[in-house]
Amino acid sequence: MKSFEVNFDGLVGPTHNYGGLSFGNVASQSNSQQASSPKEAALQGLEKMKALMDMGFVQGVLAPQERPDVAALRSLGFSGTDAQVIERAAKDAMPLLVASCSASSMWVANAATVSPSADTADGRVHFTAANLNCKFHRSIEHPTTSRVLGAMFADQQHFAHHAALPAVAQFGDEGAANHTRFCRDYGEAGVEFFVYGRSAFDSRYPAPQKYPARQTHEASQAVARLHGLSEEGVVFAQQNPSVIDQGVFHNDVIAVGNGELLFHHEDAFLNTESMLDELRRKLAARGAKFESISVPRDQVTVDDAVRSYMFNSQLLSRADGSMLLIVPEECRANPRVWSYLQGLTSAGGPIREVKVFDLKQSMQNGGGPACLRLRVALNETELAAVNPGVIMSAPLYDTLTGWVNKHYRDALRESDLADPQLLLECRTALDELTQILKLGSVYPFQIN
Ligand code: SUG
Repeated sequence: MKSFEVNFDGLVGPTHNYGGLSFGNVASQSNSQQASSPKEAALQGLEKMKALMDMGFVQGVLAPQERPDVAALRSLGFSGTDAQVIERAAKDAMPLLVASCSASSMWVANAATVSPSADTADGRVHFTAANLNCKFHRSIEHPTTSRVLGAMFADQQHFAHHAALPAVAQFGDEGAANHTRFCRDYGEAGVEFFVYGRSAFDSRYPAPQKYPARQTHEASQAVARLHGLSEEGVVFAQQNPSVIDQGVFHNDVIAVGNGELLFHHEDAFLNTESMLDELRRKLAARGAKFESISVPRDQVTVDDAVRSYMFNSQLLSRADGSMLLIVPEECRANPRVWSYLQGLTSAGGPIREVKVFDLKQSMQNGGGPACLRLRVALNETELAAVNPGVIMSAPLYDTLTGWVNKHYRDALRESDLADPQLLLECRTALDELTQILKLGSVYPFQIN
């Protein structure tokens, strides 16, 4: 049976803005308070989805969330009508209103960790929604994420869903941004690679000094247990704390893997050699080869990687067995990164082509091509069981661009977030979207 890696891209929501909400994420902090363009952001994302579909990849779409999150503001003590809640938050606690307006659910690499059926004990595809509890604005995503994933992957014969881990920092879980899967073929048992930033219960592990390590070892282990992964099918590795302190807040800012290849920066991990040996050994036991491309710091610095997002790329397998790297425009602007990538594709290795996309609106908040997609490896039967409404097609692309042009603002500034009209615009747009994507009722305003 044929198997595929399907990329489900997050559709950027109507409140996309630069809130400066993510301490440790250099782009989020440095672009704080700039005017954003929700319309441009959503169209840039849709263009990437369309381009991948046109190249022959199966592409899906993941719906944005209801924002402002009035329920989150109510839980913090703001009361009255929805408009009054927003007005009071704007007056007394603007940072909380900004957080409750974030369109951060667009970065669906953080929506969940996904294990394909070939790896799991019960032969189903497993999803664990990420608790994202390092940042308030992201910690409010998982209940809706779970409902949206449930509506996309509803068939319980093929899909198993786990609620987010306990909402404490000790189980900080950022989903697929710290998870990669290696395999010979998407339908065969592979090795799942979990990367964490610190241990919550064992003080012998080093930890970053300046910025938070969002993912804990204990959270990664819990997800592997929930998914029924075997000892031979997992490798855990620690991120180098010093790269976290340089702005690598998720491992996907410094490494990307696919198939039998790991493409990473020399400084990405601790104990790199033993970790690579373990990957090689466990993949060999599954009949797979393993190759790593380590990018040396004297050619590309960690700072280059953080600014260009060269590793926050999509590494895709093409029909002829070669690989394609989808990178953001910022890579072309950095001479060291661009020259490295030129050399890489002409060296005769597995990565043969680099394609560049303009994702500036998302990039300015620290979200590159890899952040914008959730990878789900599926066989033909499982793909047929996915809600067909969320699979990208030429007509769906046209409908969604029309929907964005109709509902989204061209520009948004912090002061606009206090406008109760924005909530109504958002709800009207999302109500229509659930019909377009055939999701049923998934948003709080549709349920309560
Ligand atoms: O969690 N930015 C996101 C970016 C997530 C990127 N995802 C991956 N690397 N997979 C974050 O830091 C910024 C929002 C703001 O400042 O308005 C933000 O949430």
